[in-house]
Amino acid sequence: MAPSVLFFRDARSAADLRDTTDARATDQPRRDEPWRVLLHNDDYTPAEYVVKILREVFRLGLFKATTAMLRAHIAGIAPVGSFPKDEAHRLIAIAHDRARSDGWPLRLSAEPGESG
Ligand code: TYC
Repeated sequence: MAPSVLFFRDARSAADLRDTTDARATDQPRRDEPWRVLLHNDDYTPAEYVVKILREVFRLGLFKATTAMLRAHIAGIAPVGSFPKDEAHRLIAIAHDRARSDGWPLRLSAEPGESG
């Protein structure tokens, strides 16, 4: 009995060692970790336009889009939602392209983390 217990303990130690030497388990964020998209206020973009972008690009419902727009308008910044990193940046680029071509300075950014 004793040797198999020792073997089991050794196997667990090996797995633990592998975890701590895996770069993703230490300082590298995982590819599928959520990124929080943030909406920034400005003095020029019309409120209705912000809501339209949040609905059409980020697929927010009317209530969530309006709440995020008002929160950014009042507090300066508001979370829009969490997405995989690449998707967050893809959606922000679409929103920025649309806003620039319509002549508005609307700005969004992303950072690692869950929203809400
Ligand atoms: N502050 C803008 C205005 O008064 C509206 C606005 C809200 C703009 C939120 C950007 O992220 C924003 N027209």
